[in-house]
Amino acid sequence: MADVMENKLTSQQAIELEDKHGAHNYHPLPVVLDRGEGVFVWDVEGKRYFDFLSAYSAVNQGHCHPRIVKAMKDQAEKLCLTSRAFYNSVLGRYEKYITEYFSYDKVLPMNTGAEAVETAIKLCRKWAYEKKGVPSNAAKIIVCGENFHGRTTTIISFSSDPDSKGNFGPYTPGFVSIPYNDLNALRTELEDPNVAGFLVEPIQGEAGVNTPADDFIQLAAKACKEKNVLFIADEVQTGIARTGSLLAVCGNCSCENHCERQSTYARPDILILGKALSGGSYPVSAVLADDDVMMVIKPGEHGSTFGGNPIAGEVAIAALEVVRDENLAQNARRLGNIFRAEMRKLIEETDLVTLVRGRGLLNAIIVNDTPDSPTAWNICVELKNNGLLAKPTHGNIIRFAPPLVMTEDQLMECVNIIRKTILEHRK
Ligand code: IF1
Repeated sequence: MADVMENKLTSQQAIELEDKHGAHNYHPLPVVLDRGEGVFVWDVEGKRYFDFLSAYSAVNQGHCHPRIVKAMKDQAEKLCLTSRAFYNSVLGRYEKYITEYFSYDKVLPMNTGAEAVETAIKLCRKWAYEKKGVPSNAAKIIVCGENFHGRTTTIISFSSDPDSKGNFGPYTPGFVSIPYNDLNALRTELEDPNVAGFLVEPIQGEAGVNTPADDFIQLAAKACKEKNVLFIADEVQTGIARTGSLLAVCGNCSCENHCERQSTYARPDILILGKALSGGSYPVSAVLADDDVMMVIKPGEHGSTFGGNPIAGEVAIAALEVVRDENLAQNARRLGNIFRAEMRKLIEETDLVTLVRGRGLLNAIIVNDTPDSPTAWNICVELKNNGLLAKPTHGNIIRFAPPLVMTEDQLMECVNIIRKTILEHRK
Protein backbone atom coordinates (compact mmCIF):
# COMPACT_ATOMS: atom_id res chain seq x y z
CA MET A 1 0.00 0.00 0.00
CA ALA A 2 2.88 2.35 0.78
CA ASP A 3 4.15 1.90 -2.79
CA VAL A 4 0.73 2.75 -4.19
CA MET A 5 0.59 6.00 -2.25
CA GLU A 6 4.15 6.97 -3.09
CA ASN A 7 3.65 6.55 -6.83
CA LYS A 8 6.83 4.51 -7.35
CA LEU A 9 5.35 1.61 -9.28
CA THR A 10 6.89 -0.42 -12.06
CA SER A 11 4.93 -0.57 -15.32
CA GLN A 12 3.86 -4.10 -14.49
CA GLN A 13 2.52 -3.07 -11.07
CA ALA A 14 0.63 -0.11 -12.51
CA ILE A 15 -0.97 -2.33 -15.16
CA GLU A 16 -1.98 -4.90 -12.53
CA LEU A 17 -3.58 -2.20 -10.38
CA GLU A 18 -5.68 -0.92 -13.26
CA ASP A 19 -6.65 -4.43 -14.16
CA LYS A 20 -7.75 -5.25 -10.64
CA HIS A 21 -9.44 -2.00 -9.59
CA GLY A 22 -10.56 -0.30 -12.79
CA ALA A 23 -13.48 -1.12 -15.08
CA HIS A 24 -12.31 -3.04 -18.13
CA ASN A 25 -13.66 -0.56 -20.70
CA TYR A 26 -10.29 -0.16 -22.48
CA HIS A 27 -7.55 -2.33 -23.91
CA PRO A 28 -4.45 -0.08 -23.80
CA LEU A 29 -1.06 -0.80 -25.30
CA PRO A 30 1.17 -2.12 -22.47
CA VAL A 31 3.03 1.10 -21.72
CA VAL A 32 2.66 3.19 -18.54
CA LEU A 33 3.36 6.86 -19.10
CA ASP A 34 4.63 9.07 -16.36
CA ARG A 35 5.83 12.32 -17.93
CA GLY A 36 5.48 14.34 -21.13
CA GLU A 37 7.17 17.27 -22.81
CA GLY A 38 6.46 18.52 -26.32
CA VAL A 39 6.39 15.57 -28.74
CA PHE A 40 7.80 13.15 -26.14
CA VAL A 41 6.42 11.00 -23.34
CA TRP A 42 8.38 8.85 -20.85
CA ASP A 43 7.27 5.64 -19.18
CA VAL A 44 7.77 4.92 -15.48
CA GLU A 45 11.09 3.18 -16.21
CA GLY A 46 12.32 6.33 -17.96
CA LYS A 47 12.14 5.10 -21.57
CA ARG A 48 11.33 7.91 -24.01
CA TYR A 49 8.78 7.66 -26.82
CA PHE A 50 7.54 9.86 -29.64
CA ASP A 51 3.81 10.34 -29.02
CA PHE A 52 2.11 9.59 -32.35
CA LEU A 53 -1.44 9.72 -31.00
CA SER A 54 -1.49 13.00 -29.01
CA ALA A 55 -4.34 11.68 -26.85
CA TYR A 56 -6.48 11.37 -29.98
CA SER A 57 -5.53 14.88 -31.18
CA ALA A 58 -6.02 16.63 -27.84
CA VAL A 59 -2.33 17.41 -27.33
CA ASN A 60 -1.83 19.34 -30.59
CA GLN A 61 0.26 21.98 -28.77
CA GLY A 62 2.58 19.30 -27.31
CA HIS A 63 2.70 17.86 -23.80
CA CYS A 64 2.85 20.29 -20.88
CA HIS A 65 3.20 23.38 -23.05
CA PRO A 66 4.71 25.98 -20.67
CA ARG A 67 2.28 28.76 -21.62
CA ILE A 68 -0.75 26.52 -21.10
CA VAL A 69 0.61 25.09 -17.85
CA LYS A 70 1.32 28.60 -16.57
CA ALA A 71 -2.19 29.80 -17.43
CA MET A 72 -3.64 26.81 -15.58
CA LYS A 73 -1.38 27.21 -12.51
CA ASP A 74 -1.94 30.94 -12.19
CA GLN A 75 -5.71 30.61 -12.41
CA ALA A 76 -5.83 27.53 -10.15
CA GLU A 77 -4.20 29.55 -7.39
CA LYS A 78 -6.71 32.36 -7.82
CA LEU A 79 -10.17 30.88 -8.53
CA CYS A 80 -11.13 27.44 -9.86
CA LEU A 81 -14.90 27.22 -9.98
CA THR A 82 -17.90 29.38 -9.25
CA SER A 83 -20.60 27.51 -11.20
CA ARG A 84 -22.72 29.61 -13.49
CA ALA A 85 -24.91 30.75 -10.61
CA PHE A 86 -22.52 33.72 -10.49
CA TYR A 87 -20.41 35.56 -13.05
CA ASN A 88 -16.65 35.00 -13.03
CA SER A 89 -13.94 37.40 -14.13
CA VAL A 90 -12.53 35.10 -16.85
CA LEU A 91 -15.55 33.79 -18.75
CA GLY A 92 -16.53 36.98 -20.58
CA ARG A 93 -12.95 37.58 -21.71
CA TYR A 94 -12.69 33.99 -22.92
CA GLU A 95 -16.02 34.18 -24.74
CA LYS A 96 -14.95 37.36 -26.54
CA TYR A 97 -11.62 35.77 -27.43
CA ILE A 98 -12.95 32.49 -28.82
CA THR A 99 -15.88 33.99 -30.72
CA GLU A 100 -13.55 36.47 -32.44
CA TYR A 101 -11.02 33.72 -33.11
CA PHE A 102 -13.58 31.55 -34.91
CA SER A 103 -15.88 34.36 -36.15
CA TYR A 104 -19.14 33.46 -34.42
CA ASP A 105 -21.57 35.62 -32.43
CA LYS A 106 -21.75 33.33 -29.42
CA VAL A 107 -20.16 30.38 -27.63
CA LEU A 108 -21.70 27.89 -25.20
CA PRO A 109 -18.94 26.42 -23.02
CA MET A 110 -18.97 22.76 -21.96
CA ASN A 111 -16.27 20.30 -20.83
CA THR A 112 -16.07 17.14 -22.92
CA GLY A 113 -16.58 16.53 -26.61
CA ALA A 114 -19.64 14.36 -26.05
CA GLU A 115 -21.28 17.09 -23.97
CA ALA A 116 -20.65 19.60 -26.72
CA VAL A 117 -22.19 17.25 -29.30
CA GLU A 118 -25.21 16.78 -27.01
CA THR A 119 -25.44 20.56 -26.70
CA ALA A 120 -25.38 20.95 -30.49
CA ILE A 121 -28.15 18.35 -30.86
CA LYS A 122 -30.35 20.10 -28.30
CA LEU A 123 -29.68 23.49 -29.87
CA CYS A 124 -30.49 22.18 -33.34
CA ARG A 125 -33.76 20.57 -32.23
CA LYS A 126 -34.90 23.65 -30.34
CA TRP A 127 -34.09 25.84 -33.34
CA ALA A 128 -36.12 23.49 -35.54
CA TYR A 129 -39.25 23.86 -33.37
CA GLU A 130 -38.94 27.54 -32.59
CA LYS A 131 -37.49 28.95 -35.82
CA LYS A 132 -38.01 26.48 -38.64
CA GLY A 133 -41.51 25.41 -37.58
CA VAL A 134 -40.97 21.65 -37.37
CA PRO A 135 -43.92 20.00 -35.52
CA SER A 136 -43.29 19.10 -31.89
CA ASN A 137 -40.99 16.08 -31.34
CA ALA A 138 -40.69 15.42 -35.09
CA ALA A 139 -37.23 16.90 -35.71
CA LYS A 140 -34.70 14.67 -37.44
CA ILE A 141 -30.94 15.02 -37.61
CA ILE A 142 -29.00 13.41 -40.44
CA VAL A 143 -25.78 11.64 -39.40
CA CYS A 144 -23.22 9.50 -41.24
CA GLY A 145 -22.43 5.80 -41.07
CA GLU A 146 -19.26 4.94 -39.13
CA ASN A 147 -19.47 8.22 -37.22
CA PHE A 148 -17.84 8.78 -33.86
CA HIS A 149 -19.29 11.63 -31.76
CA GLY A 150 -18.89 10.33 -28.20
CA ARG A 151 -20.29 7.92 -25.66
CA THR A 152 -23.59 9.26 -24.25
CA THR A 153 -26.78 7.26 -24.66
CA THR A 154 -28.17 9.64 -27.30
CA ILE A 155 -24.92 9.75 -29.27
CA ILE A 156 -24.44 5.98 -29.32
CA SER A 157 -28.07 5.70 -30.47
CA PHE A 158 -26.91 6.80 -33.92
CA SER A 159 -23.60 4.93 -33.94
CA SER A 160 -23.08 2.10 -36.40
CA ASP A 161 -20.39 0.46 -34.27
CA PRO A 162 -21.77 -2.62 -32.47
CA ASP A 163 -19.20 -2.29 -29.64
CA SER A 164 -20.23 1.30 -28.89
CA LYS A 165 -23.93 0.59 -29.20
CA GLY A 166 -24.74 -3.03 -28.37
CA ASN A 167 -26.91 -3.72 -25.31
CA PHE A 168 -27.04 -0.07 -24.30
CA GLY A 169 -30.59 0.44 -25.62
CA PRO A 170 -33.32 1.58 -25.74
CA TYR A 171 -32.01 4.17 -28.15
CA THR A 172 -32.89 7.83 -28.70
CA PRO A 173 -35.01 8.31 -31.86
CA GLY A 174 -34.78 11.20 -34.30
CA PHE A 175 -31.65 10.37 -36.31
CA VAL A 176 -31.31 9.15 -39.90
CA SER A 177 -28.05 7.81 -41.24
CA ILE A 178 -26.51 8.21 -44.70
CA PRO A 179 -23.22 6.76 -45.98
CA TYR A 180 -20.30 9.14 -45.38
CA ASN A 181 -19.25 11.18 -48.42
CA ASP A 182 -22.55 10.45 -50.23
CA LEU A 183 -24.05 13.72 -51.47
CA ASN A 184 -26.93 12.06 -53.29
CA ALA A 185 -28.03 10.25 -50.14
CA LEU A 186 -27.79 13.54 -48.24
CA ARG A 187 -29.90 15.37 -50.84
CA THR A 188 -32.54 12.62 -50.69
CA GLU A 189 -32.84 12.87 -46.90
CA LEU A 190 -32.88 16.67 -47.05
CA GLU A 191 -36.19 16.47 -48.93
CA ASP A 192 -37.88 15.65 -45.61
CA PRO A 193 -39.16 19.00 -44.22
CA ASN A 194 -38.70 17.75 -40.65
CA VAL A 195 -34.93 17.52 -41.04
CA ALA A 196 -33.35 20.05 -38.68
CA GLY A 197 -29.64 19.41 -39.04
CA PHE A 198 -26.79 17.47 -40.62
CA LEU A 199 -24.13 16.40 -38.09
CA VAL A 200 -20.80 15.40 -39.63
CA GLU A 201 -17.08 14.98 -38.96
CA PRO A 202 -15.09 16.72 -41.74
CA ILE A 203 -12.75 13.70 -41.58
CA GLN A 204 -13.89 10.58 -39.70
CA GLY A 205 -11.17 9.87 -37.15
CA GLU A 206 -12.36 6.66 -35.56
CA ALA A 207 -13.43 5.21 -38.90
CA GLY A 208 -9.71 5.15 -39.77
CA VAL A 209 -9.11 8.75 -40.90
CA ASN A 210 -11.77 8.37 -43.54
CA THR A 211 -11.17 11.42 -45.71
CA PRO A 212 -14.04 12.55 -47.99
CA ALA A 213 -13.86 14.06 -51.47
CA ASP A 214 -12.28 17.54 -51.36
CA ASP A 215 -15.60 19.25 -52.07
CA PHE A 216 -17.94 17.00 -50.04
CA ILE A 217 -18.12 19.20 -46.96
CA GLN A 218 -18.62 22.38 -48.94
CA LEU A 219 -21.33 20.90 -51.17
CA ALA A 220 -23.03 19.32 -48.16
CA ALA A 221 -23.11 22.68 -46.37
CA LYS A 222 -24.59 24.29 -49.49
CA ALA A 223 -27.27 21.59 -49.82
CA CYS A 224 -28.22 22.11 -46.15
CA LYS A 225 -28.51 25.86 -46.60
CA GLU A 226 -30.86 25.42 -49.57
CA LYS A 227 -33.21 23.37 -47.37
CA ASN A 228 -32.95 25.55 -44.24
CA VAL A 229 -31.15 22.76 -42.40
CA LEU A 230 -28.34 23.46 -39.92
CA PHE A 231 -24.90 22.27 -40.98
CA ILE A 232 -23.25 21.00 -37.78
CA ALA A 233 -19.51 20.25 -37.89
CA ASP A 234 -17.99 18.04 -35.19
CA GLU A 235 -14.40 19.32 -35.20
CA VAL A 236 -13.58 17.82 -31.81
CA GLN A 237 -10.82 15.75 -33.40
CA THR A 238 -10.14 17.54 -36.72
CA GLY A 239 -10.20 21.11 -35.41
CA ILE A 240 -7.55 23.44 -34.00
CA ALA A 241 -4.88 23.02 -36.69
CA ARG A 242 -4.76 19.20 -36.71
CA THR A 243 -5.53 18.80 -40.42
CA GLY A 244 -3.30 21.64 -41.61
CA SER A 245 -5.87 24.41 -41.35
CA LEU A 246 -7.36 26.00 -38.26
CA LEU A 247 -10.52 23.97 -38.91
CA ALA A 248 -10.92 21.06 -41.31
CA VAL A 249 -13.91 22.92 -42.83
CA CYS A 250 -11.44 25.61 -43.90
CA GLY A 251 -10.35 23.04 -46.47
CA ASN A 252 -7.41 24.00 -48.55
CA CYS A 253 -6.06 26.86 -46.47
CA SER A 254 -3.33 26.96 -43.85
CA CYS A 255 -3.71 30.56 -42.70
CA GLU A 256 -4.32 31.06 -39.00
CA ASN A 257 -7.76 32.56 -39.55
CA HIS A 258 -11.08 30.90 -39.97
CA CYS A 259 -12.18 32.93 -43.00
CA GLU A 260 -14.13 32.72 -46.21
CA ARG A 261 -11.31 33.35 -48.65
CA GLN A 262 -10.95 29.75 -49.77
CA SER A 263 -13.07 28.14 -52.47
CA THR A 264 -13.19 24.93 -50.41
CA TYR A 265 -14.39 26.70 -47.26
CA ALA A 266 -17.69 25.76 -45.59
CA ARG A 267 -19.00 27.65 -42.58
CA PRO A 268 -20.85 25.47 -40.07
CA ASP A 269 -24.05 26.86 -38.56
CA ILE A 270 -22.96 25.05 -35.40
CA LEU A 271 -19.28 24.34 -34.73
CA ILE A 272 -18.27 21.80 -32.08
CA LEU A 273 -14.78 21.94 -30.53
CA GLY A 274 -13.07 20.00 -27.72
CA LYS A 275 -9.82 18.13 -27.14
CA ALA A 276 -7.06 20.56 -28.31
CA LEU A 277 -9.09 23.57 -27.17
CA SER A 278 -7.13 23.08 -23.94
CA GLY A 279 -4.03 21.55 -25.50
CA GLY A 280 -5.09 18.38 -23.71
CA SER A 281 -4.45 19.91 -20.30
CA TYR A 282 -8.04 20.14 -19.06
CA PRO A 283 -11.50 19.12 -20.32
CA VAL A 284 -12.68 22.14 -22.32
CA SER A 285 -15.26 21.96 -25.11
CA ALA A 286 -17.32 24.58 -26.89
CA VAL A 287 -20.29 25.02 -29.19
CA LEU A 288 -20.19 28.07 -31.44
CA ALA A 289 -23.10 29.55 -33.39
CA ASP A 290 -24.57 32.88 -34.43
CA ASP A 291 -27.36 34.60 -32.52
CA ASP A 292 -30.25 33.37 -34.69
CA VAL A 293 -29.41 29.83 -33.57
CA MET A 294 -27.76 30.22 -30.15
CA MET A 295 -30.36 32.58 -28.70
CA VAL A 296 -33.09 29.92 -28.81
CA ILE A 297 -31.60 28.59 -25.57
CA LYS A 298 -32.78 30.67 -22.63
CA PRO A 299 -31.67 30.79 -18.97
CA GLY A 300 -32.23 27.50 -17.18
CA GLU A 301 -32.65 25.43 -20.35
CA HIS A 302 -29.11 24.00 -20.60
CA GLY A 303 -25.84 24.08 -18.71
CA SER A 304 -23.10 22.36 -16.71
CA THR A 305 -21.50 22.82 -13.29
CA PHE A 306 -18.00 23.01 -14.76
CA GLY A 307 -18.73 24.50 -18.18
CA GLY A 308 -17.20 27.98 -18.49
CA ASN A 309 -15.10 27.70 -15.34
CA PRO A 310 -12.22 30.17 -14.94
CA ILE A 311 -9.42 27.61 -15.33
CA ALA A 312 -10.98 26.35 -18.56
CA GLY A 313 -11.23 29.90 -19.91
CA GLU A 314 -7.61 30.80 -19.19
CA VAL A 315 -6.33 27.47 -20.46
CA ALA A 316 -8.31 27.74 -23.71
CA ILE A 317 -7.10 31.29 -24.41
CA ALA A 318 -3.50 30.13 -23.91
CA ALA A 319 -4.02 27.02 -26.04
CA LEU A 320 -5.48 29.02 -28.94
CA GLU A 321 -2.72 31.65 -28.70
CA VAL A 322 -0.10 28.91 -28.97
CA VAL A 323 -1.77 27.60 -32.14
CA ARG A 324 -1.57 31.06 -33.70
CA ASP A 325 1.84 32.19 -32.39
CA GLU A 326 3.60 28.92 -33.25
CA ASN A 327 1.95 28.58 -36.69
CA LEU A 328 0.76 25.09 -35.91
CA ALA A 329 -1.66 24.87 -38.85
CA GLN A 330 1.12 25.68 -41.31
CA ASN A 331 3.47 23.23 -39.61
CA ALA A 332 0.84 20.46 -39.65
CA ARG A 333 0.22 21.08 -43.34
CA ARG A 334 3.90 21.05 -44.30
CA LEU A 335 4.87 18.04 -42.18
CA GLY A 336 1.72 16.17 -43.24
CA ASN A 337 2.71 16.42 -46.89
CA ILE A 338 6.20 15.14 -46.09
CA PHE A 339 4.82 12.31 -43.95
CA ARG A 340 2.40 11.03 -46.60
CA ALA A 341 5.10 11.23 -49.28
CA GLU A 342 7.40 9.14 -47.06
CA MET A 343 4.64 6.60 -46.39
CA ARG A 344 3.97 6.33 -50.14
CA LYS A 345 7.66 5.50 -50.64
CA LEU A 346 7.37 2.83 -47.96
CA ILE A 347 4.29 1.35 -49.64
CA GLU A 348 6.43 0.85 -52.77
CA GLU A 349 8.84 -1.29 -50.73
CA THR A 350 6.43 -3.55 -48.85
CA ASP A 351 3.19 -5.50 -49.27
CA LEU A 352 2.35 -5.03 -45.62
CA VAL A 353 1.02 -1.48 -46.02
CA THR A 354 -1.40 -0.72 -48.85
CA LEU A 355 -2.52 2.87 -48.40
CA VAL A 356 -1.84 6.11 -46.56
CA ARG A 357 -4.56 8.73 -46.20
CA GLY A 358 -5.31 11.86 -44.24
CA ARG A 359 -4.77 15.58 -44.17
CA GLY A 360 -2.25 17.64 -42.23
CA LEU A 361 -1.01 15.57 -39.30
CA LEU A 362 -4.13 13.37 -39.04
CA ASN A 363 -3.15 10.32 -41.06
CA ALA A 364 -3.56 6.57 -41.15
CA ILE A 365 -1.96 3.64 -42.90
CA ILE A 366 -3.93 0.58 -43.93
CA VAL A 367 -2.27 -2.72 -43.06
CA ASN A 368 -2.73 -5.41 -45.67
CA ASP A 369 -4.72 -7.81 -43.52
CA THR A 370 -8.22 -8.63 -42.33
CA PRO A 371 -9.77 -6.16 -39.87
CA ASP A 372 -9.96 -8.80 -37.11
CA SER A 373 -6.36 -10.06 -37.28
CA PRO A 374 -3.82 -8.83 -34.67
CA THR A 375 -1.24 -7.63 -37.21
CA ALA A 376 -1.81 -3.88 -36.77
CA TRP A 377 -1.82 -4.35 -32.98
CA ASN A 378 1.46 -6.27 -33.16
CA ILE A 379 3.00 -3.55 -35.34
CA CYS A 380 1.97 -0.98 -32.73
CA VAL A 381 3.63 -3.06 -30.00
CA GLU A 382 6.81 -3.21 -32.13
CA LEU A 383 6.59 0.55 -32.77
CA LYS A 384 6.35 1.03 -29.01
CA ASN A 385 9.46 -1.13 -28.49
CA ASN A 386 11.21 1.03 -31.09
CA GLY A 387 10.19 4.25 -29.29
CA LEU A 388 7.00 5.43 -31.01
CA LEU A 389 3.43 5.24 -29.68
CA ALA A 390 0.47 4.77 -32.02
CA LYS A 391 -2.80 2.89 -31.75
CA PRO A 392 -4.71 0.70 -34.19
CA THR A 393 -8.26 1.64 -35.11
CA HIS A 394 -10.78 -0.66 -36.78
CA GLY A 395 -8.35 -3.57 -36.54
CA ASN A 396 -6.08 -3.15 -39.53
CA ILE A 397 -5.70 0.64 -39.61
CA ILE A 398 -3.00 2.55 -37.69
CA ARG A 399 -3.69 6.21 -36.94
CA PHE A 400 -0.72 8.61 -36.86
CA ALA A 401 -1.35 11.93 -35.14
CA PRO A 402 1.76 13.45 -33.50
CA PRO A 403 1.72 16.79 -31.65
CA LEU A 404 1.79 19.67 -34.15
CA VAL A 405 4.87 21.22 -32.50
CA MET A 406 7.01 18.52 -34.13
CA THR A 407 10.07 19.59 -36.15
CA GLU A 408 10.95 18.20 -39.57
CA ASP A 409 14.02 16.43 -38.12
CA GLN A 410 11.89 14.77 -35.47
CA LEU A 411 9.34 13.74 -38.07
CA MET A 412 12.07 12.11 -40.18
CA GLU A 413 13.31 10.26 -37.10
CA CYS A 414 9.75 8.95 -36.65
CA VAL A 415 9.49 8.02 -40.33
CA ASN A 416 12.66 5.96 -39.87
CA ILE A 417 11.20 4.18 -36.83
CA ILE A 418 8.03 3.37 -38.77
CA ARG A 419 10.03 2.22 -41.84
CA LYS A 420 12.32 0.00 -39.83
CA THR A 421 9.41 -1.50 -37.88
CA ILE A 422 7.28 -2.21 -40.95
CA LEU A 423 10.16 -3.60 -43.01
CA GLU A 424 11.28 -5.87 -40.14
CA HIS A 425 7.80 -7.04 -39.19
CA ARG A 426 7.27 -10.81 -39.09
CA LYS A 427 3.80 -12.19 -38.59
C1 IF1 B 1 -12.50 7.34 -26.25
C2 IF1 B 1 -12.15 7.40 -30.99
C3 IF1 B 1 -10.90 9.34 -31.49
C4 IF1 B 1 -14.47 12.56 -31.35
C5 IF1 B 1 -15.35 13.34 -32.12
C6 IF1 B 1 -16.66 13.79 -30.22
C7 IF1 B 1 -15.84 13.04 -29.40
C8 IF1 B 1 -14.73 12.41 -29.98
C9 IF1 B 1 -15.11 13.54 -33.58
C10 IF1 B 1 -16.15 12.90 -27.95
C11 IF1 B 1 -13.87 11.59 -29.15
C12 IF1 B 1 -12.24 10.04 -28.66
C13 IF1 B 1 -12.89 9.46 -27.47
C14 IF1 B 1 -11.88 8.47 -27.00
C15 IF1 B 1 -11.20 7.96 -28.20
C16 IF1 B 1 -11.31 9.04 -29.18
C17 IF1 B 1 -11.46 8.62 -30.56
F1 IF1 B 1 -11.21 6.55 -31.38
F2 IF1 B 1 -12.88 6.82 -30.10
F3 IF1 B 1 -12.90 7.71 -32.02
F4 IF1 B 1 -10.32 10.42 -31.21
F5 IF1 B 1 -10.88 8.98 -32.70
N1 IF1 B 1 -16.41 13.93 -31.52
N2 IF1 B 1 -12.99 10.83 -29.56
O1 IF1 B 1 -13.42 11.96 -31.94
O2 IF1 B 1 -15.26 13.60 -27.14
O3 IF1 B 1 -16.40 13.14 -24.99
O4 IF1 B 1 -14.31 11.92 -25.51
O5 IF1 B 1 -14.25 14.37 -25.04
O6 IF1 B 1 -11.70 6.64 -25.62
O7 IF1 B 1 -13.72 7.18 -26.28
P1 IF1 B 1 -15.04 13.22 -25.59
